[in-house]
Amino acid sequence: MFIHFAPNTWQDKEGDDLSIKPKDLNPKKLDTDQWVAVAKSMGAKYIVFVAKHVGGFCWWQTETTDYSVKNTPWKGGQGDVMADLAKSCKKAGIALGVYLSPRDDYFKIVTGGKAKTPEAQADYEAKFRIQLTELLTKYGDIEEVWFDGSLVFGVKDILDKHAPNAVVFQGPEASIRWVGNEHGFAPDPAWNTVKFGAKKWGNFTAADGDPNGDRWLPNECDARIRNTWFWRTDNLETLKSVDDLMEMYELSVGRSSTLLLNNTPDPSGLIPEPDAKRSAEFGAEIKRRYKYPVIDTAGTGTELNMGPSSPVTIDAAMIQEDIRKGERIREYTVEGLVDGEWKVLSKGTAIGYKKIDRFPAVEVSQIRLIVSKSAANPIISKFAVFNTGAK
Ligand code: FUL
Repeated sequence: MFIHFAPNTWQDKEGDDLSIKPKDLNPKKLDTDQWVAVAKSMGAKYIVFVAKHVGGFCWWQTETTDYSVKNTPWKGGQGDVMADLAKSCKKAGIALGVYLSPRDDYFKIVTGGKAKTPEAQADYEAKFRIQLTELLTKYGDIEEVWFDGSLVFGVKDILDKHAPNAVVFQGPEASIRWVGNEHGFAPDPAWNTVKFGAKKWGNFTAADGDPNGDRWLPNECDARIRNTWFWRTDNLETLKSVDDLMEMYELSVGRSSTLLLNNTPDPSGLIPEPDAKRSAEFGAEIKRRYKYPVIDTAGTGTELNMGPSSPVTIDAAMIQEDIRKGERIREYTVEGLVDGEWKVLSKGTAIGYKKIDRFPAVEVSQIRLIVSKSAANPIISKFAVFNTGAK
């Protein structure tokens, strides 16, 4: 789950126009346990918190800027949202990531972290390095770092030292990829590898996927639960339906990518009730559809067979490769034995961590996966079929 929260939450805007002073920001009810409970309820495994968005306001106690939580009346200026959130995540067993914007309007720094003069550049780089170090050293393990819009200077030494296992979004140290849209879907195929040499600043998208690539760079699909990243007074009716969210899930997670779905606290500091409720409904529907397979198996080789004791109705298949050994499958079909005849239920190319295929409900007495092309012997950690009953 993504969490966007910034002074523009008070401005009905997607970006901070710097019109509100920190002394006027007081999210009195802010409760990171509530945020984490929302994440849990939708089945999220990690949270990426926007600790600093493009406007430059910092939600943690930083020595680098006055445009930060220490100058708000919230908790008498002693509050630290990162500290609260780290505590809540730890309690709940959820991983924590941070979004630290390279662009910083307060310091007149544009996308990528670029300043107007060499002096201003040196000054900002020094500040940014302190900000990153603070975030990576004061709040326990940080497992993902977002450099939105890419980062045009190096911070490898800091990442290596303080967060060697964190996945990195954009910048020269990128280890994951922006999928290329903000609608929560990956294309099919969405290959996990790219030819890395081509893009120095790590700004790859799913379009760069190449099954013969040399760098594992999985896609992350960031998307919004309403039609904006930040809370607004005027868009409750854009809250996505469970069906919309399930479509996102099937087209992102079901295409070997991760879904990073945004929730956004309102000026009181809480994720609004309708959004929290919808998130929980979404989590419940994922479980209802995909927790209990009709039948499943696992194995290696180019054909996997499953025979239920009596015919079953199914409308979805899930295939997972053991990606520790790479993404080996290049082409496959899922087939069902219907009235004594094998019928193709779905076919495709890339699988990777998890592929979900939907097809019209059909009664089958046997199911098989046929891998017709692969780069090496397929290792399938799961092949399962479901009867979701959903459209
Ligand atoms: C974009 C930004 O412009 C949005 O405000 C948001 O943070 C989104 C995740 O990325 O680049």
